Amino acid sequence: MEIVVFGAGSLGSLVGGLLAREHDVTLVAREAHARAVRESGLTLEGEAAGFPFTVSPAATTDGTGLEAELAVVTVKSFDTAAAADALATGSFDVVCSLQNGMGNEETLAARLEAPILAATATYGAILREPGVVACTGVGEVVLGARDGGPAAAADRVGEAFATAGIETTVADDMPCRLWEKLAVNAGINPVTALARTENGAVLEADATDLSRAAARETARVARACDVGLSNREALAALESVASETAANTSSMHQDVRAERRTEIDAINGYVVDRAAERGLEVPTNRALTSLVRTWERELELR
Ligand code: KPL
Repeated sequence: MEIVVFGAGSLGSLVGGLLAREHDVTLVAREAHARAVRESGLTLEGEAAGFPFTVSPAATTDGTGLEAELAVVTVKSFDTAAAADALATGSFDVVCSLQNGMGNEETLAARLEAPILAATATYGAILREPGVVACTGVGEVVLGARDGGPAAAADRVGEAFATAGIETTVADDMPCRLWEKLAVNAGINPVTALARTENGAVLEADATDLSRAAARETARVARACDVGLSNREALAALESVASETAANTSSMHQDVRAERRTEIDAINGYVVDRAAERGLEVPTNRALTSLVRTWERELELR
């Protein structure tokens, strides 16, 4: 399959590199990374079976005018609109959002004619240097039609991911899966970013109440939005991802460490906004959002 991975940072490079073992992949990446991949290939490091290996996908900084069967969007949530505008100048049979946070699929659907799939990933990835990405945790990808229900396109994309060795589930309840992943990210990302710890710390004494409260509030807001996510399911997902990725540095912690803007608006900020619309109080998500936004303002990142 011809696949464009739009936004080859850490997760995008990992997924793009795995896909490149079986498919014809083009990465859209920043200049230094794209140049390194063109010159020496993309090396995927890691302890898991099959790693390390090097693949040679095409790599470009220019995301306009591209054509492929599939575009996998892996940009940060605040760059989704710009990515969609670039993708709209090309042609794709199907577009799959593999991003953190909520609202990305709607942003893509408003600008693109191709069917839009939603996906979540629990892989751990760190871009070590241009041309080198480390897989710090083997997780899984769950994908499906963004509004739930069956979609032939989701089966095709799921098969393309699975044949490249990516543990993939095709789901017909993506709205619930997205809210469940939101609860996981709401509980792990800001806590690990603010405390500068790895994901496993959210299972430990001081942090766990905070993380669990953020996940529980997220599930409550999901239910107010007619998505059937119980507190028990949200907490079970939080605990399972935190223990499976215990040694990983969350994406928000990586952003804070590199003094980059975070995805707080599309994660805890999204929970706060949906709660406010429904007259619900979400004090933990509100406090975590305020702290991360204050840090971003201090560094003039927003
Ligand atoms: O999605 C993630 C992230 O870091 O953004 C988790 C699942 C928390 C893995 O680190």
